[in-house]
Amino acid sequence: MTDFPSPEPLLAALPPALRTDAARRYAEHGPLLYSRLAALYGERPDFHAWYGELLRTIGGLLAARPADLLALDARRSGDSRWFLHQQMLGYSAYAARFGGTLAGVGRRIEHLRTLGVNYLHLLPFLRAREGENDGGFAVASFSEIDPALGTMDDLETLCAQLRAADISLCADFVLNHVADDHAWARGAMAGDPRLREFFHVFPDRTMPDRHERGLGQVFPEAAPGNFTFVPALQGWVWTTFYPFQWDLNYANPHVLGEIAAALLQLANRGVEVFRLDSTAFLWKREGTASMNQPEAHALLQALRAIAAIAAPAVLLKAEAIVPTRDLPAYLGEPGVPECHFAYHSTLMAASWAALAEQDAGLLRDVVAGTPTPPPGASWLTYVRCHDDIGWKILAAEAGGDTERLAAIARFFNGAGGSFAAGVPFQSGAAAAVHATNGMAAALAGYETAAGPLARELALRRLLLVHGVAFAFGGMPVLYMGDELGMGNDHGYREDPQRAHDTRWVQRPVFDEAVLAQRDDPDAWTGRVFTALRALVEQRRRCPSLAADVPRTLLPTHDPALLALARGERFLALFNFSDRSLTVALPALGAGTWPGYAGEVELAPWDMRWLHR
Ligand code: OTU
Repeated sequence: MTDFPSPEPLLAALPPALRTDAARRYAEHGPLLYSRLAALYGERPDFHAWYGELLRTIGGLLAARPADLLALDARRSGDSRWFLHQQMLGYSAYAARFGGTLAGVGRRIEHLRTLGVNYLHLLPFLRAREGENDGGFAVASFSEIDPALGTMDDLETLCAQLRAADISLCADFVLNHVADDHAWARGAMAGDPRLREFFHVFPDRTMPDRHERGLGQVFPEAAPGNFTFVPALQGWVWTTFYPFQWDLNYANPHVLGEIAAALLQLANRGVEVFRLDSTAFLWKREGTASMNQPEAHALLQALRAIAAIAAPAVLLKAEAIVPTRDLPAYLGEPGVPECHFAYHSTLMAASWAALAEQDAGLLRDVVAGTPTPPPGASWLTYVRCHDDIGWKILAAEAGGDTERLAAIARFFNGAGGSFAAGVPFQSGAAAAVHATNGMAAALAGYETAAGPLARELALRRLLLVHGVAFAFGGMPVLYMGDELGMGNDHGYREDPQRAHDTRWVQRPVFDEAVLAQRDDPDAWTGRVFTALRALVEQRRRCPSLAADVPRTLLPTHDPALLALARGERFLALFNFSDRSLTVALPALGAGTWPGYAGEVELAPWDMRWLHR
């Protein structure tokens, strides 16, 4: 690479103490950064000028990084495995619903610590669009906090408070689209040609119609189609999600430059992890579904290199809700790092499917289809989140049997005497497969439970799906309220801005009255919390459950059984059925386990973790 540009623009603004480190990091990550950006944008006549400008921006942001965060950078560089330890436990919440404000979130630290959490993912807290805003996922400004939640100073304070309690803050970073009232969109509508280029705008339906042939639908009922006509643009703008969320045009390098700077600015406030929203959609290509394109990965690799140079403590987390075979690419490969974490969405969906089918077949296929991440990367495992469970991502494991997936969806929506009390999402037609919403407790059978025995079974099912997320290998993230067994919240139906979006059924307000029962052994809440807390503790004490210990799927004789080994010293058995199972360990090829004379008895919906 004879024309590999000099790091001078990066280093120019740096004090001598930072120059050496920055030069070393640029020597390590610069070649990949440059090669990815040259591949994406190298044909443009202004490429080299733009690249120099990008380095200058990154250097300026590194120069502005506060001393405590530089110290964090140094600490984390000395322990690149820190987020792979089995002590890592995440928690995800809306700031408004969890603590009222950012300052209120700080007052929940005791609860997080009691649970064993050291990673807090707050859903979007930046200033969002006026009116309907998709739960904050229509961002109007990357440099302002939602005024109802506080200020940038409050964010800094919260980050510092969390860091002092050994909790890393993860912020949602919505980089696929911005709100239609973001300054870039407003400028485009006002006729600024430079800002029009920030979006995919088409003068007529010719190109939108051609793209539509390959595209899917994320919100087929509330927001059908992927393009929205905007009179002020005299054209159609690409809107994968709601019409008020305009997809950014990453074929334009200035978009990437702005987004990278916005990310580093938040990192300089103390955000340690970025949940990169909707990463699968970043690059569009006619004739495809415009998901998982190689250029989307090149963009993520470039962002990773930028963070590694200017804020090395920062971790990136990919949110790509895609089939199992498309997930590993988001973690990169040896020598080509991409995101540190990726959501394991099919593991999540298949765990629930196993409860519905009383058959762990889909789940076993997902496990078998999941490769070990490259060094320094990890799965993010979870049971529920603020979004729906989309059943179609299991299509490959189900062999294209959509009726099978539709039956799972019906089950969770409560059909045929099912224990589940979920709510369909974007699938009014009875035959439609789309997705299900609901709090974990409601999906596991708590709401339909008529007596103590039924409640006991609901608790076991809740622990079973959490057990998979805890034992699989990766960092588990609990979803706010699930740790207390909170139920569905139907209040959104009264709010015209939210009534059409049933995901709000699982976005309740964190309830003080429920929290007060956390340690009550006779209350449902106390039982859920105590049992989950015990599972967290068991995991913390078991080094075999670190993210980078190899996983083996053991052959089982019963379709309802999942048997998962981690390394040589840990075995987990899960009974996804309402029958009792006797598991002969020799038949699994699992050898001998102290305390078990060759057999393990599993009660209905029970699991067992064996260590040696
Ligand atoms: C993400 O999700 C967010 O998690 C959603 O809350 C947002 O609505 C959406 O992006 C737009 O910002 O496909 O991979 O409920 O699974 O919208 C990205 C459907 C996504 C979500 C889907 C999603």
